[in-house]
Amino acid sequence: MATTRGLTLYHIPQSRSLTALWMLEELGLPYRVRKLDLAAAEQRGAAYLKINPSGKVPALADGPMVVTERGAICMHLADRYAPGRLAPIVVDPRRAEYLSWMFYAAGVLEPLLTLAFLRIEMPAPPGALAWGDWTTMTAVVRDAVAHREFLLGNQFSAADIMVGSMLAWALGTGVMEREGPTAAYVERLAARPARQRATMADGGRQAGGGR
Ligand SMILES: N[C@@H](CCC(=O)N[C@@H](CS)C(=O)NCC(=O)O)C(=O)O
Repeated sequence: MATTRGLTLYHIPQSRSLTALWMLEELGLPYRVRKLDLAAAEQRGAAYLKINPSGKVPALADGPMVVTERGAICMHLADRYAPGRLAPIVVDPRRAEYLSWMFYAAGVLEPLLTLAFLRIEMPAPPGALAWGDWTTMTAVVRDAVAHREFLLGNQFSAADIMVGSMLAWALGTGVMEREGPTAAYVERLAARPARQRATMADGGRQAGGGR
């Protein structure tokens, strides 16, 4: 496992950056939080745009390396500081499922949940949208967690942090019904001490706050 040369999370409270905060808490390594002033649009200022030209949080500085995008941050931290614990190592057969969920979170859950929250309907021919449809997504997620504690069975991983963050936000905002195996899975994740520490560090709001 690598030795950290200083982890700094660029963060806005009650935002998608909560995912990275939770990941850092699961790691158990020291880190700093550099809060950006949303009201002053600091994330769009010249200084921060040098860190993330997209003007979005989270961004993570790990010594001289800068990682942006929640999925990339989670994968970087898991592979570098918790291989085999928060991510199956590359030769582990469970790595395939792990990777699939990491990209499913960013490529399917994120757009579907956000569009539903904003009540945006996208009329498109079946199959034209990369993220598919709501009914399929909710069934895929429900079936994945119905008979397993975590997405990889009994091994908690960064995939649960990615997927679980988005689902917790969706249940908290009412975008998804709080019922069945999906809600039970989100409750299991909410009971994790690291998740609770992250929520407190973020300002204490769970439902509908960050994701
Ligand atoms: N694709 C990015 C999206 C992150 C994102 O949407 N961040 C929002 C906060 S929820 C943000 O920084 N918004 C500030 C802005 O756009 O000015 C990721 O998944 O990390």
